[in-house]
Amino acid sequence: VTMGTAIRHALQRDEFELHYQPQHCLRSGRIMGVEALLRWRRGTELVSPCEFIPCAEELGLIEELGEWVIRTACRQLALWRAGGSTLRMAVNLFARQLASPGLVAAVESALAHTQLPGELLELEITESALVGTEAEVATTLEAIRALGVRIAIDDFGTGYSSLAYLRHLPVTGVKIDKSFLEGAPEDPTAVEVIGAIVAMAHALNLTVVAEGVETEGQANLLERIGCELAQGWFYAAAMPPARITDALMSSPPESG
Ligand code: G
Ligand code: G
Ligand code: MN
Ligand code: NA
Repeated sequence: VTMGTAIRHALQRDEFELHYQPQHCLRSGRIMGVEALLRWRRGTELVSPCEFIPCAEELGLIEELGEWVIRTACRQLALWRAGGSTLRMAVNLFARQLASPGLVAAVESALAHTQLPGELLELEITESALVGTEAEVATTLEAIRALGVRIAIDDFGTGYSSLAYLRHLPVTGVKIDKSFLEGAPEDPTAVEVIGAIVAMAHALNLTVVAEGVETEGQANLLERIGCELAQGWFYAAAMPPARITDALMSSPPESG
């Protein structure tokens, strides 16, 4: 079976699933949120989106898949919330979703069905999705923000958007791309660059999440320069929802 045929039926057959990677507060170590990461369970294989997104795009399935991700992530968050958790949820948007006329309604409907406050949801968009149709993108982002939903720039620093450009968009945070952590904290240049990005982001009132944190030294450095949240293999890889539930039950009591 070709990937095209298989992926066409994957949604009907319920073969997609979301795994979740924890986002930790650098100061307290507590899990504050999770990022939903899409997987395709194809037979015994667990396929990463890198492998099937181009194909899904070609088949015109991105909109449907993207809305499935939003709905599923919100449902899972509502379950955790019903269990007393104050966890937040970050969801990746496909570049094409930003141009989709149904996006805002899909987000609004997912929130309404799960009775989640929009403030608990964050949408991650890549810099490349922002380039071009600036006015339309800004209108869409404003409508998303009007729902209380936060907007973070994913893989920040790898694309063409500058912090100066982000100033004109209703963006609430950035996720520093993992490539900036390479060599840190040993390499003084890497340390300087990360410090400069965090300082500039904060000057623009943006929250900062560091991704790809793999060592304790990197976590300590990020805490020292005032980065708020971190995710990466030092803490945990993406995992099925039941394992997040376990982690929530064993984490220290929340202090608000
Ligand atoms: O976790 P991982 O290695 O599989 O992610 C591979 C890439 O796919 C990353 O760039 C990640 O941002 C992207 N990705 C993972 N899940 C989703 C999703 O639900 N929607 C979108 N648009 N991208 C995703
Ligand atoms: O593009 P986005 O940042 O949404 O995708 C996250 C990607 O980073 C996923 O592919 C995920 O598997 C991967 N990832 C998560 N933690 C780490 C890490 O600590 N190191 C590296 N190299 N990759 C990571
Ligand atoms: Mn992401
Ligand atoms: Na990223």
